[in-house]
Amino acid sequence: MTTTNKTVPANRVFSGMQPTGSLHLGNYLGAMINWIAMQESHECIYCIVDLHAITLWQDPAELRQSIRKVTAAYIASGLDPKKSILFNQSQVPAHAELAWVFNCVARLGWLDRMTQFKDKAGKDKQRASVGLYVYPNLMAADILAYRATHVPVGEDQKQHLELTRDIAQKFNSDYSDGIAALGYNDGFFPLPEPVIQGAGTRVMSLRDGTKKMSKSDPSELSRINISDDADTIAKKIRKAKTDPGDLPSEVAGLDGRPEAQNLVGIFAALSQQSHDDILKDFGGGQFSKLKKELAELAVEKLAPIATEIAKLEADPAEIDRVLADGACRAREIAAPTIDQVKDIVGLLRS
Ligand code: AQP
Repeated sequence: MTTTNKTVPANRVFSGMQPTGSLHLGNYLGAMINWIAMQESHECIYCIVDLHAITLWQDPAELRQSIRKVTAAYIASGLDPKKSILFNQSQVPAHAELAWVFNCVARLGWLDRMTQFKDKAGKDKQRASVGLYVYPNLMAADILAYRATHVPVGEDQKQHLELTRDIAQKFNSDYSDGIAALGYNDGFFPLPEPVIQGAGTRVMSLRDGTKKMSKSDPSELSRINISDDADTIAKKIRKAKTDPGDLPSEVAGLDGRPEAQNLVGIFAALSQQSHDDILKDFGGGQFSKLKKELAELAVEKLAPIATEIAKLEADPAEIDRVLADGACRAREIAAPTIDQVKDIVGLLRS
């Protein structure tokens, strides 16, 4: 065993999305645009988290199709498989292995506080899968298997990121002697930083401005999918719920008006302007004018992505090749982490 101080990577990004349906504007504005930008400055690892998807029932044939669809959406949105590692979670065993170790590190009390479990389990939590309950431990394993330092996500994932940091900290402290013996004087796992930035960190449903836009919302009108065609995008924005007033001229006037807040926020995020700028143009006017221009803007930004997704989906073998290559590169990083975790914990490895 060496005694020189080993360090963790300083600039490594990990994030993922569930293949539970088509990616939507919330996924795009909340996470994807930051993922794309970070490719220029960081070592980036982007995953399709299929093991997370099965915490709720998924039709197997649809799940397989969704994994390829989300991969196509990643590439069409601007993730470059040569610059970043793009892969599918279940093809890298380290995620499930490390998640088990973290099931033994995380405390029940920590998981009891997770609001996403309460939202997704609904009223009868006895009928929820155990996987749904320990989902945040798997998410911690996803990130820490690569000892990632930065995690670009939407606002809804903040609590899970805090749990990831708690798990990393407890592991580093519980096993500090073994970690130091391996030569890591500053802990084995980094405490990863959430990257929650931009105007679209919390995009809400177009049918109810108090609920987040979500793939699993039964109403198709609640979300704009990034693969929607121009007519569908325009129709969904036209039908978006509003309130009876005109748009306010100042940001403070959006308080207590969740639908107005949401549409102005989406406009701001897509046009990379501030809420103030949008209200300078549309304040005092009716929603119809804002909606018309928002539809044009959304089509301008999303239509090229939809066209590219369709092209990529026509060649599923190429998508599978990208995923296989990504999984191979991901395994090379994650496997040594797992080997060292086994040494630290006292498990024998082959
Ligand atoms: N409405 C949103 N606004 C901003 N960011 C969002 N994200 C999701 N919804 C919004 C961000 O997208 C990334 C991937 O999310 P996910 O696919 O892992 O799962 P999710 O957060 O549970 O998204 P959905 O759409 O609500 O999926 P379902 O319905 O399957 O649960 C994350 O970074 C998330 O923050």
